[in-house]
This record gives sequence, C-alpha cells and structure tokens, in this order.
Amino acid sequence: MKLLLLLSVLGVCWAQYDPHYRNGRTSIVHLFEWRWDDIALECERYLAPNGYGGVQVSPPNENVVINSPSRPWWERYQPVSYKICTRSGGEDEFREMVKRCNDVGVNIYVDAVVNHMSGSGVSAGTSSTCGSYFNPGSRDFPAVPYSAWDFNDGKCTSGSGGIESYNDASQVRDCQLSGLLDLATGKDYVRSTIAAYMNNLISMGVAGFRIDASKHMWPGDIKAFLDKLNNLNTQWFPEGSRPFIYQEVIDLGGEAVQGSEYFGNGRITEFKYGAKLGTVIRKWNGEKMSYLKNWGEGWSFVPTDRALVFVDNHDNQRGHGAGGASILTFWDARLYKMAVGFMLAHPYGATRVMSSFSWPRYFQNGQDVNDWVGPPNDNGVIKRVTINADTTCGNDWVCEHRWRQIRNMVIFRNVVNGQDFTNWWDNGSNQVAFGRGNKGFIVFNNDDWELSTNLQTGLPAGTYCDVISGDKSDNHCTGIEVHVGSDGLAYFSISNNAEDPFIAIHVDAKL
Ligand code: 5J7
Ligand code: CA
Repeated sequence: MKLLLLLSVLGVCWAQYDPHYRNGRTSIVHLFEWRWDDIALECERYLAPNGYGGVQVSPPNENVVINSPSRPWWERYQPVSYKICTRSGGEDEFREMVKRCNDVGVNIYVDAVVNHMSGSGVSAGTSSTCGSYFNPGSRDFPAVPYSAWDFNDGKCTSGSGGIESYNDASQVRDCQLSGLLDLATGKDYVRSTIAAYMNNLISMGVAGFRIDASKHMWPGDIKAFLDKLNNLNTQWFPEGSRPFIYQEVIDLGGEAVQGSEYFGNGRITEFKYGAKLGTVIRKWNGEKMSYLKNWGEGWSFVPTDRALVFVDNHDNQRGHGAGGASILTFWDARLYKMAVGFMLAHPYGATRVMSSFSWPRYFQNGQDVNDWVGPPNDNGVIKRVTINADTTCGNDWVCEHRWRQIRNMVIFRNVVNGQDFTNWWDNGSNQVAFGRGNKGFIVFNNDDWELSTNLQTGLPAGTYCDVISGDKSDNHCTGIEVHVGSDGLAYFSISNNAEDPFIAIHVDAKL
C-alpha cells in the first residue's frame, strides 16, 4: 500500500505532464528562430541567472528551403529529413547548446514536426537545409527514408486529398494540411522512425517536446510513438523521468476534434487563454478585468495540469490563425506587458513566454502581407542576437523575455510557486488585484481613471519594491516602494497614464 502510494506520487511528479524544471523554476521561453550558439550563450548569461526554466527551440531537423517568398519562417514546418541541420545550426552546435543549457539548469524542449513532410507544391531536388534530395511528387524522402507507403494518400477520403472540412475528424487527421504530405502515423515503421528521431534528441539531453499539428494526428498514433520514447538522460535528470509533452491542438470550440482527446498523452496548448485574455485586456465586447476572478477552469479552459498557456505564439502573433485580432503581442507593448504579467502571476497552467523577431508589418485589407517574413538574416544566414549596453537585443530581435516587467514576473512566478490564489479584489470594472498566499501580490489598473485604495496583500509587514516600475538594487528600490503594514494592508496608487499601469511585489524584493 505504502509502496503503491509512493509510486503514484513519483508517477505524478515524473510523468509526461511535468516540465522537469530545476532549481524551483516555472516558465519556458520560446526563442523563435534563434541560432543554437546564441541560445547556449543566452542560457548562461541571462536565462539561468533570471530564473527561466527552459527554452522551446525551433524545429532542429532538416527542412525545405523556400526561395519564393524568400526564406519564410514557415519553411521550418516542412521537414525533409531528421538530420539535425537547419539555419539555426548543425548537430554539433545543437549538442553543445543542450549541454551548456543543461549545465546551468535550463531545459531544452524541441518543436517536433512529425505529422507531415514537405509539401506537394514543392518540386523534387535538393533545395533543403542540408542538401538532402527529396521528391514530394513521388513521396520519396530517401534521407529518412520514407517512401509512398509511409503517407496517408490511400487513407484520406476528401475529394482533393486536402483537409476540406474541420467538422470531419478523419479528414483532419488523414488528409493534407496546407498541401503538406501527411505521414501514415498508423504504421509501425513511421511510428518507430519518429521515435528514433525523438530518442536521438533525448540522448543528447532534451527534456521534452512540443508536438506540432497534434490535432492532425490521431491521439492513439501519438501515444504509440510516445510509448517508444526513452526516459530522459540521467546525466541531468532523475532516473525514470519521462519526456515532457505538450501537444499543439488548436481547439477554440466548434470543431470535430477536441483537445481533451489528447490528455492521456501529455499537456495541450490552451489557445482560448490568449484569445480570451486579449479580448479582456483590450476591453472588447464589454469584457472587464473583474471577470477574471474565476480565470482558468472557470472559463471552461482545460484542467490546469493539462494546460500549456501563453499570451501569443509564433503563429497567432502574425494576425492570422487561432484567436485572430484579439491576440496581444509586442506590437501592443503596454497591454502586452499587463497580459503577460497577469499570466505569470496567476496559478493556472504551465506558462510559456514568447520571444520574437520584428518584421516589416504591413496591413492591406486588414491582413498583414508580410506575415511570412523569416528571421533577421544576411543572404539567408540568420543574424546573431546582439546585446545592447542597456541589456536589450539588437539586429531586430525583440527579446520580450528581457523586458524588465516580463523578466521580473518570471521571477515572481518562481517565488510564489505552490501558493494559493488569494485576496482577490476588484472594483467591478478593470481594476483588479490578487495575491499568492504570503509570497506575492499584484494590482492592475486598466480603467480610464486613477486607482487609489488600501488592499489586503497577505504579505508580512515591510517595504517592498515594485518589480514592474523597477528593481530591488542593493537595499533600495529603483522604482515604486510599497509599504505593507502589520495587518497586511498596503496603499496603492496607479495612474491610468502610468507607463505600466500595474504593480507587483513579492518577498524576494522586500527591503
Ligand atoms: C493548423 C491548425 O489546425 C489550425 O487550427 C491553424 O490555425 C493552423 C494550422 C496550420 O499548421 C501548420 C503546421 C505546420 O507544421 C505547417 C504548416 O504549414 C501549418 C499550416 O499551414 C497551418 O495552417 C495555416 O494557417 C491557417 C490559419 C490556414 O487556415 C491554413 O490554410 C494554413 O494557411 C496556409 O499557410 C496558407 O493557406 C498558405 O497560403 C501559406 O503558404 C501557409 C504558410 O504556412 C503557415 O502559415 C504555417 C502555419 C503554422 C501554424 C502552426 O500552428 C504551426 O504550429 C506551424 C505553422
Ligand atoms: Ca495527419
């Protein structure tokens, strides 16, 4: 009995739902399109010192080179082989990155594109990031190898061979997504080949995977290749640790496929989270921040231990895809910082912070005609992430994860980890506040008038530094100071014109 209890506790702790963070860390950052050598540097010089738990990296396997348009970001979602060989670097650089990040306690999660290979619209040849030959027309990918038997052409029942209706689950799983050749994940050979690719990455030390386009694979097929995965590398992780799994399922409701079908395999991406939070913080459709009192499952999101949450991702930050125009991004910096701050303060879900590159956004008829533009590059070679004297990034890398407000909220989440959601307050409109036990407290003013009130913080008496307007430095605050009395009450004043109309305090930033 005791042994069973112990085993089940260990099972919960070490299973595929657990990110395996080290040193009390609690968030992932997606370093979208970064080079492996830059990620290794970032782990050592910034992510570890500032408490980031892990990095989601762009797909590391060989992909098609698209020259028209010129090297779009989405070419990396068109695999040619499972060789570790992309614009981010080769296998040596990838291994070096995983080692250096692991050595400072930062996990690496790989974006696994295994639903499909490159598309039928691409011609045969060697226009690929490692020069491997492939022929989409004849379904030939000799560098894997895959051949015609390994694709779903015979299984798809739509007239065109593509997904024509999202109301038909079989079409969604067995037909082509945007003309991409659909792998026969029902076949053992395909499952074993996918698992071998993932096991190669596990042996190098990666901690888990984002499973791209999971909605387009049968949950049982995903389970079949996940069951073939090895435990994590014991050089860095406890014996028996299963790879962390989060499946990209875009389920905003109203389609044949539901996210809950995938719970047995791991977490899923909760796309309602960013879509709804954007609507609330933009105050669209009469939504108010006071409605966030029951944020999480109360908004019919998936259970907290099955959710991977984010304000925006690499796809929906471009104004199309799930969530559409409500999604907040770095382009709306003031509202974006509030949204990310709210996410990181709130206990719901496993949190992922987006780190983007900028692009020449240009709207025509409400659509960004440059939504395809790839990362900063010189003749196709991805530019390095340079670091300015003020710690921001150069070369068009936005580095939201280095913005003081976001970085300090990542630390806030680590400090309040495991504490209850407490002391909610709202004014019935867009001024809200809540605490996390006796460790941290946050106040937002998204109304068009000043906030000025005494609130119960739940914190020990003392002087705290607001980590949004500044930092604690030596034994003083570079921004606002908040004084908590012996009764836990503190006075807050936030102008609606403040640069950032929110204040956050926690016990590690107390004088
Ligand atoms: C899948 C969904 O289930 C969904 O709900 C959604 O909003 C998007 C997708 C989707 O996923 C992809 C995953 C990949 O690994 C590779 C891909 O190319 C896609 C993909 O194309 C894709 O859908 C695009 O965006 C949807 C909003 C449109 O309805 C689709 O038709 C498709 O749009 C196509 O995008 C354009 O029609 C085509 O002209 C264009 O060349 C092509 C460019 O590729 C992308 O935009 C890639 C998007 C992508 C989305 C992801 O969520 C992701 O994880 C990776 C890539
Ligand atoms: Ca499929």
